[in-house]
Amino acid sequence: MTTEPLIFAENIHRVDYLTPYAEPQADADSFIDWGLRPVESLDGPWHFAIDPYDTCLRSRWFEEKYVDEAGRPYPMDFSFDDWETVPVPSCWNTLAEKWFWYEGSAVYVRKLEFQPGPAGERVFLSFGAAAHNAYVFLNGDFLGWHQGASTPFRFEVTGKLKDDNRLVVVVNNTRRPENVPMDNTDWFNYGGLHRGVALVRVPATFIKTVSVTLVPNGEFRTVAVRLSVEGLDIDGRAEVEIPELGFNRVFDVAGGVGSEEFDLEPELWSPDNPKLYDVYLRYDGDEWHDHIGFREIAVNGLDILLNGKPLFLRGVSQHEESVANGRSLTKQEVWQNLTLAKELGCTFMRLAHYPHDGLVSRMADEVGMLLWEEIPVYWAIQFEKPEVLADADNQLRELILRDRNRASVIIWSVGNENPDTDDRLRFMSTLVDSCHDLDPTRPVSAACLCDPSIPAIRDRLADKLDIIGINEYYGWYEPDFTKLSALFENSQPTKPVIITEFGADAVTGLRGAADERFTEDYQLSVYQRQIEVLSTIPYVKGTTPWIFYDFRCPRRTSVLQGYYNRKGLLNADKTQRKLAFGALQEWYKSMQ
Ligand code: GCB
Repeated sequence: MTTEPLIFAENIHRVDYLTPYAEPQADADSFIDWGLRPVESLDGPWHFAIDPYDTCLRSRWFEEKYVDEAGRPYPMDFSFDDWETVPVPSCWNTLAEKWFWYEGSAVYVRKLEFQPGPAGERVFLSFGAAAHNAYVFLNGDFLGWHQGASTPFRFEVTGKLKDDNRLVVVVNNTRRPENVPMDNTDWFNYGGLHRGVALVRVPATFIKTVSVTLVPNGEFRTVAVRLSVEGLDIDGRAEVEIPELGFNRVFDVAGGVGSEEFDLEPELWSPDNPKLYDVYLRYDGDEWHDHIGFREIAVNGLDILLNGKPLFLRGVSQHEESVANGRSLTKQEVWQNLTLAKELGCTFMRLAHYPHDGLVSRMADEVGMLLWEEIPVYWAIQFEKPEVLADADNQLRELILRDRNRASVIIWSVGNENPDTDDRLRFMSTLVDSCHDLDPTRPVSAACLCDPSIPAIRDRLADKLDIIGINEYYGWYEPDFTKLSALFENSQPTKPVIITEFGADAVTGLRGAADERFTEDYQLSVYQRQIEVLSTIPYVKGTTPWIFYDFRCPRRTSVLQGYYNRKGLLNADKTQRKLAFGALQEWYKSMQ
């Protein structure tokens, strides 16, 4: 008689079933900047099933074993190919009513044909993002996992691909107090492979990360080129070429890194002149290419300077959402948002509260829109825990590595409305330092709360920031509007301030008196009064009212809200403008 446990019994009894999947974890160190390299898209139909009890991970479905070594039935009694298919990228919530509120694990499966390329090539599996955690398996083997809903990650699959392969990805969007963001947010918890998946091939030695930027020294002529390479030949010569400038130079790479400054005097990128150059980098047979704009963003006293000129950031905040596609916007929807923001008179958008698709910053580069990019260090996350800091810091690094070559991105934000505790100050100061280390060319900010008791702009984190973001809801959560003027009278910031949020809920089409909450008229009156005050405050250098369009929000249960945050200037499907849209538009256009 055998004493061995039956495999299926082990599977159903094991409580620590996630332990085997703790390593490896894809993180910012394994980030590769693809630039505009050709990729082989794996988007399209994937087999899919929600897996509320995490049986794929517990019972190792990804091995596709129907009997064990002893011939006993193994606990997988179906084929992945029987499952229905869903499109990737997408959020499962918007695909079918039965998945709308689903939170937990879901399993994505597809076959993948592969033909090997030249000897020595390396192959990577690249994910735009998976909300919130992803466990990735190829041909029954665990490749690794990634944490964080909105940043890209990659796994090397060199030597692991056959002619026909099976890819299994378990995506889990369970809200957890120890996550970034935590379990309580003011937005909808979308899940899924909501950005593209692709295979990317590079030569044996390849260009891994790149930064090409104007040196912020006020001269607008020096371009710094930095790269890292990975492979066997990490000492050599790299070449940089910008054909339109007739520029072609080589520089040294030693120990895998190269860095050089060149005197170039490029035409400057700005919202009025979104000039992009084709930039090529070559190393050891590898070529990297991207479209890059050159501009300088700086803070001088109370001013924000773009290419040396002070500017007021005429902005709006937006979530990444559409009614039809949740967080997985189509190209057309991204384009529509940028076009509507331009119509509103905006030169600036706050991408709240997490990294939006890299497509947004690419398109913003093309159309000339300045961006604030943020990580989901939102409200009171578990600031005291080192592992939470490591997670936030990693998401920040992944975002910066993805977008530091985008001229449109001018400010990194390390969080939103966090309580002013010692743990939080330590935590977020570390994040500010990370930004400055990885990208010394952009100011760092955060959307802070003001001290309502005085009222005054008073947050200890402000000392660490280059620009202070302030969220205030005078006229809405704080009905006494006179306090808005008092807030500014009581504050003497030594840095520029952006009012990163103000606003009021309004149900589209609901009209009434100017003091009737939830009407468009009330929202309009809040905007009018806010604009009247904000336009007179010399250190307010930008505004990003809350919010561009209504967005889904499970916390908003009243009949008028109907699980939507209704502070949009547009309704949720962006087809109708509320009255306040016109008021903000008028103000912004008067500043053009
Ligand atoms: C805030 C938050 C934002 C909310 C907004 C609101 O202060 O930063 O995420 O959605 O208020 O509508 O309450």
